Amino acid sequence: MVAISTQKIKVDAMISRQFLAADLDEIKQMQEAAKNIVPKNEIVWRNVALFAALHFGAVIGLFQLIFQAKWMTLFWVFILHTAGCTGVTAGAHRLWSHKSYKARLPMRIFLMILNSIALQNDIIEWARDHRCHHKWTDTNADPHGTHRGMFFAHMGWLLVKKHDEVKIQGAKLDLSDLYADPVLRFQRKYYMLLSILCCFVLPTFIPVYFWGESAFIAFYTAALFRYCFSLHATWCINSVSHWVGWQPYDHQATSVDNLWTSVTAVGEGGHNYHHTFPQDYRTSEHAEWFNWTKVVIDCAAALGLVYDRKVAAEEIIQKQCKSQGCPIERAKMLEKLG
Ligand code: ST9
Ligand code: ZN
Ligand code: ZN
Repeated sequence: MVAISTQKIKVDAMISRQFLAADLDEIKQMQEAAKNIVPKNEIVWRNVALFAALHFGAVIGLFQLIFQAKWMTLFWVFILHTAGCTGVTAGAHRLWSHKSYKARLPMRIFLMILNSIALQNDIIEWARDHRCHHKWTDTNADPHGTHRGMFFAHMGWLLVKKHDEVKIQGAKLDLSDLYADPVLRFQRKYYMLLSILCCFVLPTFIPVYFWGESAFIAFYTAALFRYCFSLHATWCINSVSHWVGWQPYDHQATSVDNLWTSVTAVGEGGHNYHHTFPQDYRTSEHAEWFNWTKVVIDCAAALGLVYDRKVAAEEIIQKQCKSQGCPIERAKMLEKLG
């Protein structure tokens, strides 16, 4: 019988650069160098055309969702957004990029399938880019550094070739844990098939088969509009969550805690906290009401599917706020969001 472990592990030395073992001075130098030379954008026109088509389809889908779709289809769009995003937040992000908790095989398979609904590149590629983002934030080795502007951080980075530094520095990352997971190797091998099935085919087929929605409406709402909306919700963590909000834990970072992105990105809006304590499975101190992903992980832990959830020790959070953030700002923020 599998023993159920609902215990959380208190980790006390968890600042992001310690976790990723980069040199702080080196990062500062790289950030300064990145500001001085503006990198040239090598536009990838195929992506520009694909994203333009997606947005055009999404506008049609939004119109149908408001005026023509059945109520069940509206509900279906919400379920798909939440499911796909949970595959990104609980899976690609908190489990595989940060190893902030451990999951048993059935949970990993479940998260991989949810993740394929989101079609945000396979998990190995997603986690590789995300580890680059944490380790070399706002340098040319950050795939979506804010030093190149908010549009670049939001979605522009997917429209141009990556900077050489991303590839050079990224090649130094240890990804052996990702390649060791057969679930991730399977997803990578069959990614095209899996993502087309989970992101477009099944979201369209289910409303047609089960509640008689028209195939046209189902495709434009549940596939195109929902996919586009979920992408923007995710991209907002790279743009809005590096722009407007609270900075109780680290004033020098560009990352912020933001209520709205917590809601749209199913619990990922505590980005100032997350960049400071990236191994904390909660990714913020916000209330559970704003942190759907934490609720999912906690429920899975209660079922024995998840274990070893890591949390930052309170004394370490306080020390961090005093030295690089602001305890008063933390208290004020938690009064509103905690
Ligand atoms: C999408 C992803 O939308 C969104 C991710 C957002 C992340 C958000 C994080 C926020 C915080 C977390 C919160 C989660 C919130 C979730 C909320 C949910 C509501 N290291 O890429 P290539 C090398 S995807 C090391 O082609 P180009 C490597 O050898 C949307 N090496 O570069 C690679 O080969 P391989 C759908 C690296 O030619 C080779 O370079 N997907 C690294 O410059 C070539 O790589 C798309 O639209 C690295 N980091 O092209 C696809 N990177 O891979 C978009 C590369 O075989 N992407 N190498 O090992 C592309 O078309 C291209 O990547 C490109 C660059 C045009 C952008
Ligand atoms: Zn992260
Ligand atoms: Zn960030």
